[in-house]
Amino acid sequence: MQTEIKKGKWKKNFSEWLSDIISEAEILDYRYPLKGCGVWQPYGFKIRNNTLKIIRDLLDETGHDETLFPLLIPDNIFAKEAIHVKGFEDEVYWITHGGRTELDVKLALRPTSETAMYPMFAKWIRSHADFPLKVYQAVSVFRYETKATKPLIRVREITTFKEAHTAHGSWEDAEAQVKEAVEVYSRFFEQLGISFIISKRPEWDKFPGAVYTLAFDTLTPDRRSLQIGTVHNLGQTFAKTFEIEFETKDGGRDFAYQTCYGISERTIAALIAVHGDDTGLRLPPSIAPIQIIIIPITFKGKEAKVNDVSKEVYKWLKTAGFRIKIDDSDAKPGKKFYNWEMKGVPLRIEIGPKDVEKKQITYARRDTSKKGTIPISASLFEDVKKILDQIQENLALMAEKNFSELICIAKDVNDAKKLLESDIGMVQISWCGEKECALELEERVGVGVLGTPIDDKWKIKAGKCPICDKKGIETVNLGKAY
Ligand code: 5CA
Ligand code: ZN
Repeated sequence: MQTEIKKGKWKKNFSEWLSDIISEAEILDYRYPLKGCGVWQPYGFKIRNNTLKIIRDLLDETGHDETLFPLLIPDNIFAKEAIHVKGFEDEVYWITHGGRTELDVKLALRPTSETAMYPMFAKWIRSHADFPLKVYQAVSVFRYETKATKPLIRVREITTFKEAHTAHGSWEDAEAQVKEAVEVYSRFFEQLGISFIISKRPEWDKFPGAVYTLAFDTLTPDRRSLQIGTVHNLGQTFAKTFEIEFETKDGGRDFAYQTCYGISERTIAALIAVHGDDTGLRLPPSIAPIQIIIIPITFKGKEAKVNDVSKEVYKWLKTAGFRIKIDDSDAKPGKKFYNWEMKGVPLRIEIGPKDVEKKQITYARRDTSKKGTIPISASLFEDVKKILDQIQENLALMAEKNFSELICIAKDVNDAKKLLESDIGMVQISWCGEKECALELEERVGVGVLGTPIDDKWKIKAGKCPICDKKGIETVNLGKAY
């Protein structure tokens, strides 16, 4: 049973559009009888796995090793890092019983894995020669979110939590690791065609236990900012708590310097959001479960030839490594077109009697709706590859354009308010650096401070702090966050 995506909703009613498309395209069935939990359906699961493959490859290439730590963390271990546990105390699920027996030590379902991993790091790290230690895992974590839950964006079982954790012999090495992590995530989002700004989160909004937090924010069509990844420099906070101590080169002792960084299925929400349109999904070829759909256009008496050529084209392109499918079901072509467009397949190939005659295929691009023909020849593979590359690039360009149009420099509080009430999603203002001014700015503009952008490209010319009138020393970004 399928309901049609209502026209015009992508931008005007994004939240509803997202729920509709997730269900209609069979990505996630969110009707599971537990709030904040959904079921990955086959099509969605393939998108998820293709996305995970990109990040796994990037991490593997940069010397990270994949591992798997236990889901359960004993209370006495979890509670060791006071700042960290304070930050998560309202969000942890607890296991108190084994069958009918009350447990002596209750067990936390990991909300993130610092406290599961670092006691083991303490056993593994002995000397400076053990550095760097760089591991990651892709697992479920659980957070009892009290804000409204939303499929993929804010869930209680985060099923696709890719967390990386590293340990180093000096602050400088940890800083270099933060740079590498930023680089890895930047390349990851680039391959998904998702635009972002990297901000240093304000002191009062950093990860519990971190020295500082960098966050990647994108913008959804309803002009809200979405935190799609974070990189934390943890300094020696956890190392001191969990006694990750090592022998230095000159025979002294020191505690390890650590970083961690994570992304989740929110990345997939962003992917769906920034590339979508009123017809449905538009998936970048890099992660599309089906990159090419072949639709034979048969007429009575001419089925055999059309089907033969379709199968042949399918075989060639499949052997060449494309993710491809033939839809030879009994449905009418128009219905098939609609269905695969809604599901975001980047390229449609139509083969009808005329195409057979002319030894060609007709194609339609999902990103632009443009149609064309390609001769069936030895260069078919290159021709198709070129079009898919163009689609990949064009989707990213269109998303980048939408993104940059949503960001604007504001002169003062009133200007910021006016911009955010019109069609802007993120405003940039000069700021003196004082917490009081930032908090008052939030209060008066009515949206949150996202932080200070780290790339020069996003730093604005210094002006005056709109609150205290003192010289602005930093750029601060504000926006309504998901
Ligand atoms: N240990 C660190 C780094 S792995 C950590 O837990 N960081 S975090 O809390 O910022 O989470 C990492 C990312 O997970 C966030 O940037 C956000 O994109 C995503 N995330 C956080 N909570 C949720 C949630 N409830 N649902 C979906 N994604 C979430
Ligand atoms: Zn100020």
